[in-house]
Amino acid sequence: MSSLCNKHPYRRTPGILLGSGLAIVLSSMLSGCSGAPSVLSPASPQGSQIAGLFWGVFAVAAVIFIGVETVLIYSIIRFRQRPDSPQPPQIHGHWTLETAWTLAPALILAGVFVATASTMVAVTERQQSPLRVLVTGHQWFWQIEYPDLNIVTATDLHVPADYPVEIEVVSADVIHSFWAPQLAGKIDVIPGHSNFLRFTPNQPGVYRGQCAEFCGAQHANMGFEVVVDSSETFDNWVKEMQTVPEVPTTGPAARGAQVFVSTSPCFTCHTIQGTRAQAKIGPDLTHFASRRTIAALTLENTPENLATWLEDPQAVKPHNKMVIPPLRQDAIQDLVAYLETLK
Ligand code: HEC
Ligand SMILES: [Cu+2]
Repeated sequence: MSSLCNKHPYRRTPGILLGSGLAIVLSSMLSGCSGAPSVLSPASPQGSQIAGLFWGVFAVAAVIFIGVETVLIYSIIRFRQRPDSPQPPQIHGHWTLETAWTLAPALILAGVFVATASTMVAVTERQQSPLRVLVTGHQWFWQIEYPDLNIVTATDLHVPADYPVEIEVVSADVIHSFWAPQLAGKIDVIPGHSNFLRFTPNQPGVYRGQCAEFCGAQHANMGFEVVVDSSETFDNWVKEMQTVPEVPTTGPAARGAQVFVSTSPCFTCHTIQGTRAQAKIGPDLTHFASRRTIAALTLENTPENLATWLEDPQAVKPHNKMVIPPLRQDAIQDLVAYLETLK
């Protein structure tokens, strides 16, 4: 056995390649990308329409595939060449056949086109007095604003269940794409141009979203989450977000606040309402402690991870735009204490 393999190693290679290729494809099909959000588990009427379109087109394609393969395999066996088989009938220029196999696919594609176009119209339809959200794509995080509620935050897009949402997307730098697969279609995020996305989430929960247009080094870590709250939870969240946090006056948090607005460059890039920090290069930190993650889903938002981030943001998320001189350990501890108060 082994001598055979040694003599003819190449003999086994195609089989092994094919086998492992098939295993990879099959296992990924069966497991899905487990945990990843799927267009096929929608959580809004708009999402359901998109999933419905997918299944409709899939069904048509499946019927055609099975039909064509069946006829093909049947013909290969039934009409295979035998000794002294006669010349088969020639169909070149056969008017009926040519017309039929030109028309049939054209009609099927026309049907798919009508279904697609009407779904596109349906999912972008304007709704009555929606909750308006302005989302700005930045390399590499999402700024989230509620112009009618006077709220600015990042990464966590809170919305109430069963209420229409209208998202306007713009870019602060390059082209991004805003995509929360379970809630709505994908939309390009373009500098100097507004695009709109509309959906009505119908199940409370947290839905993963992602930048879907390559936008530079940290494109993969440009995530966001749509947090669909009950209307009561959402109202409470709005009240908290509209409250300007008090600047701490004693202890490490007070020292941290000082570091933030004077001895460190933090205030040249970030905003914290109620302080002199009013810059808009990085995410608004006014309510940073109430967010679920740090740096667009890169780290869970815990004091330990925040210290890790402040120690070296470039090690956590290489090439991101938070470039700062190294901080002293005590400054990091004070900043963590301060930022943790920003509920
Ligand atoms: C040169 C501009 C700049 C400076 C200076 C700066 N930051 Fe940042 N900061 C950013 C950017 C940009 C991000 C977003 C990084 C990303 O996710 O890609 C960020 C992210 C953060 C985050 C995570 C916010 C979130 O919602 O994910 C925290 C916390 C933070 N910075 C704190 C600080 C502190 C504290 C200082 C001062 C020591 C500081 N930053 C200085 C630009 C800056
Ligand atoms: Cu992007």
